[in-house]
Amino acid sequence: MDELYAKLRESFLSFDFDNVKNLVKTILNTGASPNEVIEKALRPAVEEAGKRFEKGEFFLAELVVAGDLFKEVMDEILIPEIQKRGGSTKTLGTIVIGTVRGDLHDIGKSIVATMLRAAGFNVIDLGVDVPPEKFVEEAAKNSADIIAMSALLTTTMLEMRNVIEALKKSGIREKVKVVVGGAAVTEDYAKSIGADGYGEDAVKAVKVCKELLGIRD
Ligand code: B1M
Repeated sequence: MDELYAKLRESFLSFDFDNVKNLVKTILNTGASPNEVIEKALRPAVEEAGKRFEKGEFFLAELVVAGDLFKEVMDEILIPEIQKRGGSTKTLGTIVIGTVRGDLHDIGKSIVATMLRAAGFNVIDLGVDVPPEKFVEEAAKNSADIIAMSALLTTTMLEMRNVIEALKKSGIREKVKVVVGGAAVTEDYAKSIGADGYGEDAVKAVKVCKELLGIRD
């Protein structure tokens, strides 16, 4: 199994789209969960691409391709598989999710959205580069239970505080819980801006959303 995961990471970093998709299918056929495939191979591979970018071994174009490859594997294979296996029909609550203003990173936020849907939440995904007003407007319009924000840049995570301030100004802060996450965000930062919850990864994000709404597994 470890060998298959190593091959998958290697193929990912050579951007061999066909081989990556075939290996993902092979690994799923052994009984591994989509989340294992993400955490043991795809996420480490994308992170390795980031390290190579930092060292000057990869250019921005390669990061874009890494993003595209990740998205294709999610859309074509893993999301349908998660839906097939999770198959929940109940609605645990409504969550408005998005990547904050100025930030175009999509992959982690989309994984969190998929996992939340699979857990049974009604998820409204606002996409990337979402301004504070949009979060507030959509939360009010949909009577959301939770606003979930993602940020990957140390510059854009500051926007999370602006969203919380905008919620206070609009008078709905007490009605909606705020959960934050993304590579730039830490638990301490989440506390410092007054967020209700922090998710280190997608699995923990689902757990914290359930806890905030008093839902037991
Ligand atoms: Co960008 N980028 N990037 N990038 N990029 C990082 C974040 C960086 C660390 C790379 C580096 O330099 N080492 C660096 C940030 C430095 C910093 O601020 N500290 C960086 C930079 C600098 C930039 C640009 C400024 C580069 C440039 O233009 N010079 C630029 C900014 C664009 C912008 O947003 N305005 C930029 C652009 C891009 C691409 C477009 C090329 C591409 C994104 C493609 C896409 O999303 N479609 C990209 C990529 C791919 C990365 C790295 C390599 C990978 C990010 C990723 O998708 N990880 C990244 C390096 C890294 O993170 N190691 C990097 C995989 C993903 C599954 O993990 O998103 O962390 P992640 O999500 C996890 C958890 O964090 C958590 O769950 C997910 C699954 O477990 N999580 C949540 C996420 N959101 C959550 C929300 C929650 C709870 C949990 O609650 C609501």
